[in-house]
Amino acid sequence: MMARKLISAGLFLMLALLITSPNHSAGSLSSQRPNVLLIVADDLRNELGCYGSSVAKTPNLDRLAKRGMRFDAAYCQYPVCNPSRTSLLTGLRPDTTRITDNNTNFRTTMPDVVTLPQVFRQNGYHTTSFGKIFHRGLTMEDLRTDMDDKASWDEVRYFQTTPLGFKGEGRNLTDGKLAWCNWRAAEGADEDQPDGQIAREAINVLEQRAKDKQPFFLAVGLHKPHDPFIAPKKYFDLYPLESLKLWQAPKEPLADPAAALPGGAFREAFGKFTDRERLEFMRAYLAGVSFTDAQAGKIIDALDRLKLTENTIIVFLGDHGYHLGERGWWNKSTLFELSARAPLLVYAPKMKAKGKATARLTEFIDLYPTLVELTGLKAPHKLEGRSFAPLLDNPRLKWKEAAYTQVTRGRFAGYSVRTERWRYTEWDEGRQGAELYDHQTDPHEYRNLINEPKHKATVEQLKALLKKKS
Ligand SMILES: [Ca+2]
Repeated sequence: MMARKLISAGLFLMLALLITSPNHSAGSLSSQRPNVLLIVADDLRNELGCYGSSVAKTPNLDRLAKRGMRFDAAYCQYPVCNPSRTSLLTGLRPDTTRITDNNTNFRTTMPDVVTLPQVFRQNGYHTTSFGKIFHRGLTMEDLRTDMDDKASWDEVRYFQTTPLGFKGEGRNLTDGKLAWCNWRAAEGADEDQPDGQIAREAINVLEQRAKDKQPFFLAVGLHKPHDPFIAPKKYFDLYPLESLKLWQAPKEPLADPAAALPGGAFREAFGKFTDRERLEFMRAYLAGVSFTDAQAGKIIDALDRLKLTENTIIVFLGDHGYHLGERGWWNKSTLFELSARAPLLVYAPKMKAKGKATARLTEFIDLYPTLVELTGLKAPHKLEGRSFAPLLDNPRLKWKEAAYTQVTRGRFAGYSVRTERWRYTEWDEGRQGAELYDHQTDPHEYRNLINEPKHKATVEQLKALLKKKS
């Protein structure tokens, strides 16, 4: 009797040690929890083979879509780097984070918020950030301004282009008026560019984790296809200029509200593009897309080689969309579908609907609750998204009614609500214009129906839905 008591007391003590010791909780108890590989591309619109692009060459991401789920209606909350990333990494809408520009660190508005990687770190995961996860540029000035978040990561690293990687044919497409508008078909290898180094180092991290068995949250922030449009020459060679097609304006002239497109120096410079310059812009962006695809492919291949795929969730996304000349715009920051929508591919080892796509509406703020649910962790604060984990088993479930995207235009804001059929947008609460598009008949959002009497009731419904956002 005594011996049995002693044994059970001993067992109890061992169990208690297992639960309380941070090393053990990381190594043993959590070893059942899946790892997370989060790959974020910068300014990547849905220009991937798996999303029906007729031009982009993206075999690796197409393969990921076949293994996991392709989200066809995934929307960012703010089509600019820092606000979008802050929103998705805190699980909060931009009106809550109060981050709507590229210069403000979210710790100034939310000093105590627990970020997505941070919740994993607090639960014994090794968290790593390579490249651009939280917003950060690549100039020396950007690097001096510490925009990253030490509380979120065990390890943060940035990478620089080598001198060879700066060489090669290229030019500024605006005679220098827009300093960012440069392309270069670079000499050297992938590793002469930051993204190639990021892939190499990410693979090193995976090799370490395969050895030490510590659960990991590895965040890989690839810088392309964001400007400057620099990628190794071989990716430019995939896209001969004569194989590319420029956007053609519809026959009916577009009557966009003035606020719908940002103006200023950008629009002036884009207006001066020759067709040759437009084609060069497009080729340089696509080179960045294929370069991104190749780096993501290397990392996912390493995951397979190290047999980590069976216990690792893979998420690939672009932080927001992009216009490639549509409506004369060559950038982001609009509330049109091209800028608000972005790629989202998710693979989870235990998902039932592998290789399927879902047309259900998802928002990037849904990522935080999803990853927390899939790993059995607990969200430390009230999140504003909804876990899409159930869609990974059944992509046809009845789902979200609406997805919201917003942007600031000078002194006022624009808000857009997307349902499965409609997009409705208000600028300055309607004072600077409003838009209604029917995606059933007008996927390019060319016909603004806002003033058509027969849609009055729809507009009222969507107005109400827009108000429900927060
Ligand atoms: Ca971006």
